[in-house]
Amino acid sequence: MCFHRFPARSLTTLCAVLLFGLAGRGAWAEDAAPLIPNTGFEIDADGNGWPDGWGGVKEGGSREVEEGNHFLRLESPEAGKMVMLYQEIPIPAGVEALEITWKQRVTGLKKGKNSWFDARLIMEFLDTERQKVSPAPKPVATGRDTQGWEEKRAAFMVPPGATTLKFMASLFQVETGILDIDDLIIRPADPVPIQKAAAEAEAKRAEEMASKLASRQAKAAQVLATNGSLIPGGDFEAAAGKKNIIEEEGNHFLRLETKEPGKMEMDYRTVDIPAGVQALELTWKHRVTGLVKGEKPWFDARILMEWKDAAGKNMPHKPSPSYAQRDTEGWVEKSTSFLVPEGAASLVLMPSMFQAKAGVYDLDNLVLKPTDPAPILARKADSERQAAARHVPDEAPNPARWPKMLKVVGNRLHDTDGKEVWLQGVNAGGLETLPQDEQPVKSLVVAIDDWKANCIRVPMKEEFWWGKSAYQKDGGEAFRQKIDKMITLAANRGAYIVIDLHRYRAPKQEHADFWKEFAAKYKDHPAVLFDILNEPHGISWKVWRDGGFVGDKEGADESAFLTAEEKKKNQGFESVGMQGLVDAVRSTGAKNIIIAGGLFWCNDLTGVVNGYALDDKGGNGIMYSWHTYNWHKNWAEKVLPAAEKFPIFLGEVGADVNKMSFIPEHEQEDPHTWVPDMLGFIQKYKINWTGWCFHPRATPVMISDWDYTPTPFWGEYAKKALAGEKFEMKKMR
Ligand SMILES: [Ca+2]
Ligand SMILES: [Ca+2]
Ligand SMILES: [Ca+2]
Repeated sequence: MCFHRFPARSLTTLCAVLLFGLAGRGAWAEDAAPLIPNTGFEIDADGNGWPDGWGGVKEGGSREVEEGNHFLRLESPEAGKMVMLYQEIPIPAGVEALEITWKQRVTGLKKGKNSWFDARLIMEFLDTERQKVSPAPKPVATGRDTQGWEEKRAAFMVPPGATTLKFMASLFQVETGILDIDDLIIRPADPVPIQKAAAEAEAKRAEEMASKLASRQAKAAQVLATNGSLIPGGDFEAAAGKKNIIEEEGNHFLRLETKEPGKMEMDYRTVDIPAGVQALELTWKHRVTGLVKGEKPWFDARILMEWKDAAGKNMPHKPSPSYAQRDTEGWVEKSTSFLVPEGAASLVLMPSMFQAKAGVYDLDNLVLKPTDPAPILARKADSERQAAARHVPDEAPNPARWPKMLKVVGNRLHDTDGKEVWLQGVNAGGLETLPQDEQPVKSLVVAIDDWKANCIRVPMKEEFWWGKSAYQKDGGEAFRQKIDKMITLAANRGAYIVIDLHRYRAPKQEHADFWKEFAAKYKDHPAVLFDILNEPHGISWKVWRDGGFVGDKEGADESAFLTAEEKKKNQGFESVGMQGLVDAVRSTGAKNIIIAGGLFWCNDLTGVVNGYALDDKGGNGIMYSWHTYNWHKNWAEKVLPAAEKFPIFLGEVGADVNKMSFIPEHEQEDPHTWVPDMLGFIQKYKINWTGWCFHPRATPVMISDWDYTPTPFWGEYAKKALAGEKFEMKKMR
């Protein structure tokens, strides 16, 4: 054997490993060399008064001698002071367990303020990065004086990855006391008996727990049989006079009222579940009054629930909370049902006014009982099927199949081969509302593959891009990846993709910041077009183009004591103008086509032919965007003059049989007359277009479900038009 490459100090360690490696089972501790020699504290060769090889004690430590025997003493110098022998001990590779034996004598011990402020040995493990490794051994605590010297022993497993034992013998903030230690031996141990003892203790614990659980389950079954509910007194009639119990006309109920904005008001009840219950139904009635939600979207009135296992530990999955975000008209009946997970022993019910700003949440007649799991399982299977159907595998970018870069030539788009391109498609809606929505990815693929769209508009917001919504916790990473995936999926299919910054009114600085970042990333990606602001409105054409102050409120300024600057801040914002957004894009060198929406929620393009056209600053050109629905009139006047000079992008268009609430009903034309004429108009003037909306809940709806069934009044017509069918405009609007 040659250990000559190792310094002398490691030699002991390596020998120790070797020794216990050769030793037979059961003889480990006696045979293995101590990891720190000088176990009896007898050696002080350097004469510094401290046993050689042992770590120090900051204050209160000494090496004492009695009848020729040396030992270590920890003595509390003042009440509440920590006295600790601190020693780091490298654990030789391959050591699975450690044993510590020592003698101790405790004298004059008075515990400190907490029950664990006593004499104790504390051990922790560290890995090579000096991070804690679990589990740490239980501390060995002594709370009272010993009868002279007593022998002690502790043995424990070394968790995988642990390379250092932190050994701390301490008087842990005691009032008074002396801890004497001698013959302290720390060495490798046989893991087998330690594991066996742990397994036995665990089996015993499990047996006790099982028996306790069985009796709780039997009791719960009894409660159910007696009350028809697992919640006895869920009608609160027996709770008169108790906290949060209100009486109205002889009926008692639970009231949770926000007394201070943002403060949590919660009731808490743990309910045991009988054995064999697979699903539960909770029914109740509630009344919500004066609710004002708090800072986060989920700060409302809700019943939170949690599962606990037999040991009383929270389980990872919880039933979805049932929540109310607005006032009810008096009392309303509610119910929710959910599966009971394997191992759940009890359900914690927590009706709460969850950090709302204001409001009163009244609850009554809470009933919890077993229910048939089949319909819940069917719902779950259905949502899993939908999730699977929604899933689109990632694709590597395949530039050979990408469409050619576009540029504006007159009022048309040409690609780099000089071929005219007419963009036709749909809006894959969803990401303007829910950053976590995965469905738009599928929508994009279906629209291109099955509906033959060659252009998809994707509405989104800069705050999601940067991960600023309450639902995002990754700084926007997943959202940006999703947009990137959609761009690749569209491009790989030879289609174009319009990224629509789904904002309104007038461009702000953050919109310019977004475009600068986005344009730098997708600079000259041939498939990507930039729709720089969804629907400008409520400003002049001058402000639309050049920017300037945009007031939030109308009326006289009453704040006479504010500076002009403060007044401005209070009442509006400084717009960078559409030109500011164009400049932001072009400052990156990106030449991608820019789409700029007109005024009046994008319905009016007259300004761009009356002196307010944008300066493209050397890009591949600007398209102007028009949005029109079945209540808009004067198609020709609003768009045709612009369409003679510039390519037009009809980014939103559609009609629904369900009337919009914000437009008088009689102004909303029947889709069956309006849609064919609009498609005829689009085709006659070769207007680029994306229908609104390829989403069954964003009206006007082109599809009625997530199987992408076209709606008969809009989707069916659009699908035909995308497939090349000709429509004749019978009448201009
Ligand atoms: Ca000794
Ligand atoms: Ca010494
Ligand atoms: Ca009641």
